[in-house]
Amino acid sequence: MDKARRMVYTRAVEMERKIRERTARVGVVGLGYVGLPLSVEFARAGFHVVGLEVSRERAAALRRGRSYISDVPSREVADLVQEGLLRVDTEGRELPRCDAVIICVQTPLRKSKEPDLSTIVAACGALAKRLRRGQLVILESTTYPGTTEEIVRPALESSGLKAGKDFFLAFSPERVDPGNAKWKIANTPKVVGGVDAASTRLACALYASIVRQVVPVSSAKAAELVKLLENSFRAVNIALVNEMAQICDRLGLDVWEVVRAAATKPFGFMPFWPGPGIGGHCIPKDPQLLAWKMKSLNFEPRFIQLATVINGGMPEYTVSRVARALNEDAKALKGSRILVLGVAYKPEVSDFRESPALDVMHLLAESGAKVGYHDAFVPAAKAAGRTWRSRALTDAAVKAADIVVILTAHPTVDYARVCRLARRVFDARNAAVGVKGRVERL
Ligand code: SAJ
Repeated sequence: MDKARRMVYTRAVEMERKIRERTARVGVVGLGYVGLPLSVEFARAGFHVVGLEVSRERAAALRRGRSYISDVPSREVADLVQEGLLRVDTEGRELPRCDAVIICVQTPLRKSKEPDLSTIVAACGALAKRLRRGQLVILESTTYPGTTEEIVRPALESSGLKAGKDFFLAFSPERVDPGNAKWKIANTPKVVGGVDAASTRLACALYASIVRQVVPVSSAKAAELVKLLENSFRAVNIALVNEMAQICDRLGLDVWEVVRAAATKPFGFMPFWPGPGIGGHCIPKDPQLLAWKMKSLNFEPRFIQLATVINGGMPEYTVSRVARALNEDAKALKGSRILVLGVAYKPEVSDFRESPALDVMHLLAESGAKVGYHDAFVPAAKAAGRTWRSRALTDAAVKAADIVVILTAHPTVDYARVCRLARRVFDARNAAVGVKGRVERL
């Protein structure tokens, strides 16, 4: 074995020993809904963790033992900070002391639907200044296939160190599902792909210390694409049922009954449900990351494009159905009082980013309707330059509306009561399931 390979081997053995003995210091860049739970998981396993969080407010909160991520109890943060297992840095001074550094920063889309990797590039720039031989760097941020090799690797190698020789580099997609009581970091299989075999092996060893099942794949690019397939699969199947909802409308059928009955098939089928569109920070975005990359390679990803058109058209379709429902009472959208129930992007979350409910409300307001909403999880929502505030769901508020429009089915609402009091209801989420009366469904 030549000298260089011997050095890599020695560094890998050293890293595996530190991981095994829990003496490896783990750095996590970005303490959001992915990075903070990951940091807590490693600290809970006995590693010394340094979280790098650019927000001084968030860093101060964590140092005081206060969590801002609902899935991470403040008590746990306080205990780990107290024990010295979790430290929070805002400058990155401690990065050189870390044996492994995991980057968990956001990768939003620009208005042009192009990926905005500026946060990843900034994190890699800061890390390159402090990179040292033997470190393991892992990117978890959801991104297009090729990012680790084409963006992260050169940025880190600007340090003069070489990936696969002086440091190890891998990609591992995050599978954090905020609010999911069943699937947590420890019991959700973790896909890992390195720029070479040693990087894959070390990243697998690190995650195996906190995750029950690690799934190695042949490259970082494969691991990047696994994540995008997972969420493109969802976007395409949601689009299929959204189109099925429009088919059922024309056939005079109940799409909810049809999907529910199809879901009795014990193999080869999994149910998705129609709605006023798709929201959140994963499903609308992730397929676009893949589409952008493929277009740069002169390939048109037609399924993703069609799903984007169908899902993107659901707010307008929903508004057309609300207009039709009002028409039953000889009312126009213009001037009608509309009470929307649920603006969060999915039930039992307070996040209204990209929520289709806001698109529907904006379109209704544009048509001249007087729009208000109730969502106990979202006290105020900003969209299209306007701020709406949640109204109390009083009897009077329901009775005063010409139509109540259910856009997100929070289980905390008594839909039977709403349907009893309301003049008319349009239910885009089958929330008022089984309720008879003046209820129209998507
Ligand atoms: N939606 C539908 N019909 C469906 C499912 C979802 O209209 O059948 C809508 C939702 O209302 C929401 C949007 O799509 O507006 C996204 O919903 P989601 O259930 O996919 O929830 P997300 O955005 O929180 O997706 C996350 C993803 N998790 C990760 O990327 C780690 C996704 O892979 C998970 O499958 C999903 O959570 C989940 O199952 O909760």
